[in-house]
Amino acid sequence: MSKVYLSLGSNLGDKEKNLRDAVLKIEERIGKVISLSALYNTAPWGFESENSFLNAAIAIETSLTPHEILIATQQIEKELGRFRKSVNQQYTDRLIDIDLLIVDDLIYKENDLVLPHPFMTERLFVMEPLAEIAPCLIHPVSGKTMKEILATLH
Ligand code: PH2
Ligand code: MG
Ligand code: MG
Repeated sequence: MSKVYLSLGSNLGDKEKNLRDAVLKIEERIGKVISLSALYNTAPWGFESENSFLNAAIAIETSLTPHEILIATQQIEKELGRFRKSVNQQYTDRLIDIDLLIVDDLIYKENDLVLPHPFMTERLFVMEPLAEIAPCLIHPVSGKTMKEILATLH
């Protein structure tokens, strides 16, 4: 069994429902949800939009491989109405985004999947919910805890 941390985000439609639907489908298809953070209202980061985000982090236990998790999360994004990933490499508004952050203490680099998530430590909207559910979790590359990384962002 692997312990996996995911980031969830939505800035279109019924954002809270989108996040809750994603959590239900993740539990059905990927594995047991063992922690769920509060829902954080955050300003769009890295692009301009009038639609604020709701962000959350969850921890799950799964017997799927990282690739199987990626395929499953992409399928769930599709089912919840995600219609495009980005336009000209720019971020866009989205009904749902599910990102793999950390899988155990795995360090992994492939074209379509990099673990830990390469930008997670720079993003308050990821680190705040994650540090809430896993303050003492150690980042496999930096060796720092989530609480320590969050403190660098404030
Ligand atoms: N996701 C992005 C880009 N910018 N900003 C916020 N506040 N929340 C997000 O989830 C988010 C973002 C790319 O996935
Ligand atoms: Mg994302
Ligand atoms: Mg994504």
